[in-house]
Amino acid sequence: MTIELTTLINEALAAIAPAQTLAELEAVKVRFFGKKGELTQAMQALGALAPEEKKVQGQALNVAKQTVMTALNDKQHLLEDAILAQKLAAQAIDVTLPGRGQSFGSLHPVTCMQHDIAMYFSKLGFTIASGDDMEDEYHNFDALNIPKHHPARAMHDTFYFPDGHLLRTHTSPVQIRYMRDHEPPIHIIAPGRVYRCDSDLTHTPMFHQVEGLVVTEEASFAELKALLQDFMHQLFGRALAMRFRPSFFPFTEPSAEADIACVACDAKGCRICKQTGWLEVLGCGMVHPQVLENAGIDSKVFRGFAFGMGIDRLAMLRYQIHDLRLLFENDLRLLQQFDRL
Ligand code: 2NL
Repeated sequence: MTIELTTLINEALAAIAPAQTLAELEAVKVRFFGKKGELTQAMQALGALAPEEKKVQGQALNVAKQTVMTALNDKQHLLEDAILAQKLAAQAIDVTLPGRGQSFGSLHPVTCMQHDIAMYFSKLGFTIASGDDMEDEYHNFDALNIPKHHPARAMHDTFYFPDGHLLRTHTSPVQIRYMRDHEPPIHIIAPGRVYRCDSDLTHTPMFHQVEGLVVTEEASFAELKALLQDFMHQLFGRALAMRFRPSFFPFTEPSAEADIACVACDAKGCRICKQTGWLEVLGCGMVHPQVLENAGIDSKVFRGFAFGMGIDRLAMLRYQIHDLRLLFENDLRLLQQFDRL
């Protein structure tokens, strides 16, 4: 082997050894094996030699190429192994660490309330009735004795569809349909979503309501009062003072609104009860005879009482949630406190 060739090999090996990256190694490869690489040029130079010399030089050159190529490949594997090792070290997973654990779903506080309300009334023999969120004016208003000019019908309270349908503003239409389809005695509650075009700190356009309806020959206001009083005691887990104030609804006569002693301050007076000691929790009354007749029930024979309450506010009072928005944000930090079922 010629001295030049030996020098070339040594230079190549000297260039390969210190390469730190694949890019650096590639540069060395190009320097020797590229189009104008030193070994490529040596190969091209063979053409000008005499046949005998060409054979000797050619063999020597092949050995040189082989040596340098092997060194390049070995170095490349070394660098690749180092890169892989680095990657693995960076992504190291400690399999001995404890896992994150499973988190289970939980029920929304409003769902918990609906469940407890349904449970209470089921035990008393009530049926849980439901209906569509989309209703028509007849079942949402007319059948309930709500006059055409009543403020509750105004555009700003009710969501109307272009064809005259609407989103129910209470669950009363469920009870109207139930009365139309069933003979008394009737004992039902109708929980569900209701909608009113109203949105501020204490109102959401969609909220949850439960209404109750009893139609028998002897339904009385006394029975209504006793039922609601017992319901509130069960819901809050203790005897609560309760008062009924005369009120007005087009669909009941007489009508009342009911307050419970403030559960936040034990009726001492606080921000939540606006220093009155009382919290308004529901509306109720004896079903207006016209409403019974509208639903196909003989008001000479049967009487009814009915009540309606907002579930969201009751849930806030029961679980001491002081901001209505918390019920609608589905923040897991709130929801995970309600994993009791
Ligand atoms: C309130 C008041 C109330 C009713 C709802 C009712 C239903 C039929 C007939 C008669 Cl089908 N009445 N429902 C009666 C009185 C009050 O709700 O303040 N709700 C949040």
